[in-house]
Amino acid sequence: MERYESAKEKYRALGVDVEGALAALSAKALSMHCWQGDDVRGFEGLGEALSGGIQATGNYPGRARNPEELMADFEKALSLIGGKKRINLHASYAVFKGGRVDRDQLRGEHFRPWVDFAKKNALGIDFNPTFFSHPMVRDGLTLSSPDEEVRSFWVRHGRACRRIAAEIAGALGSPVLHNIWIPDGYKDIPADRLGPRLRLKRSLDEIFSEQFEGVIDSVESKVFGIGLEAYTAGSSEFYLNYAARHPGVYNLLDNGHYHPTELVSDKIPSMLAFFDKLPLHVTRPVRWDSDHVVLLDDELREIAREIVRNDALDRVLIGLDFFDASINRIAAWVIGTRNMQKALLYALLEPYGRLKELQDTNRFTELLMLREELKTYPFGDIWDYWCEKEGVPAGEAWFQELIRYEQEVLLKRG
Ligand code: RNT
Ligand code: ZN
Repeated sequence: MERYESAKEKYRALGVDVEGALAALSAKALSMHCWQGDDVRGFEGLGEALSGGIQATGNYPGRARNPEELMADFEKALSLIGGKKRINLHASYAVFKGGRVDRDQLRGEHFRPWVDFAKKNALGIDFNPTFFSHPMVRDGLTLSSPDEEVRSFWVRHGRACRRIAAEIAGALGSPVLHNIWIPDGYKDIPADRLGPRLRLKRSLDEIFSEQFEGVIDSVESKVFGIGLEAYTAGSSEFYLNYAARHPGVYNLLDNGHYHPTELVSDKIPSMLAFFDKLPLHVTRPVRWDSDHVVLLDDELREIAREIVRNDALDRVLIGLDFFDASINRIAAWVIGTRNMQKALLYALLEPYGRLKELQDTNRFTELLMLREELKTYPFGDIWDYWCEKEGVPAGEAWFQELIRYEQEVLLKRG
C-alpha cells in the first residue's frame, strides 16, 4: 500500500490518473483461447493429427483430455488472473452427449456445457469454426478447394458455426466474435493464384449470407503455414479488401501472421482509421508463426499503447493465441494473459497528452528523453496493487499454487 501510494504520486506528477488506469484495466475483457490447454486437439476423437500448417510442440505432462479436465484447468488459470475474461472456443471443442456429428452438422446444443461454464465463471464467449485437423481438409484445402464436395462441406461448417455463435450470444446476452481462419495454400509455386481466392471469396459470401444478432464476424489472414510455404489463399490483402467491402466483417490481425519486420502495432492505427472494431490475436512468433507464450516485450507494449492512446479499448477485441506444449499449460495461460494485462496497464500509465504535444511541436529530444525516463517509473508497484485489488496473487506468488495443482491433479493424468 505504501509503495503503491508513493508510485501513484510519481505518476500523478506527470499528470497520469492512476485510479482511472486501474479501473480501465479491470473493465477490459481479454479473450483466453481454450486451445492452450490441450495442444489444439479438441474433443472429436477423430484421431487426426493437428493439421493446417500449425504446430504445438512439446510433451509436458498433464494435457487436458476431455471437457471436464479442460474446464478445471481453465478455472485454475482464471483464479490467478485479475480483470474480466472471455473464453475463445473452437468448433472442435464440441461436447457430444448423445452421438457425435460431423462438423457441418454441429448445433448450439453441442456447446451448451460451455455456455453453462461461461455463466458460472462470468465469462464472455468467442467462437471459431475449425477448418483443420479433419479428413475433409483435402490436400490442404477447405473453402478455396476446386473440389465442390470439399468446398461445400466447409461452407456448411461455416454457416453452422455462425448459427451456433448467434445462439451462444443469445444465451449469454452478449456478443460473440466469430473468426474464420483457414489453412488453404500450396507447398510449391501455384499455377493459378487467382482461382483459389475467387473460390474463397464465393465461399465467404455464402457463409455470410445470413444475418445474425450478436455475431461479430472476422477473417484472419496469414503469410504461410508449415508445408504450405509458397502460397496462402487467405492473404492479408485478400481479407483486408474483403472486410473493407463487407460492412460487419472485420479483419483480424494476428501478430504472428506477417513478415518478420512488419509490426502489428503500426497496423492498429491504420485499421482504426477505417473500421469501428478491430479483433486481434496476440501471440509471439519466434522466427516463424510459432505461437510461443506472449512476453512483456517491446512489441506487446507498443500494441497496448496503440490501443490505449487511441482511446480504443472498447473497439479492439483482444484475444490470445498461443499453444506451447513444452511447459505447464496453465502457467502458459497465466503468464501470457497477465503479460497482456501488464502491457495494457503500462500503456495506461503513460502521459499521452504530453507525449503527443511534444511530437506535434517537434520537440523530439524531449520526447525521446521522457519516453526513456518513463521506463524506470515504478510500474511494478502499481501492478502488484491492482492484482491485490482483483484478489489474485501479485508477483510470482501464483506459481506455488500452480505447482500444487500440478502435483495433485496434472501429474495424476495418464
Ligand atoms: C493459425 C491461426 C489461428 C489458430 C487458432 C487455433 O495460424 O493463428 O488463429 O491459431 O484458430
Ligand atoms: Zn490466430
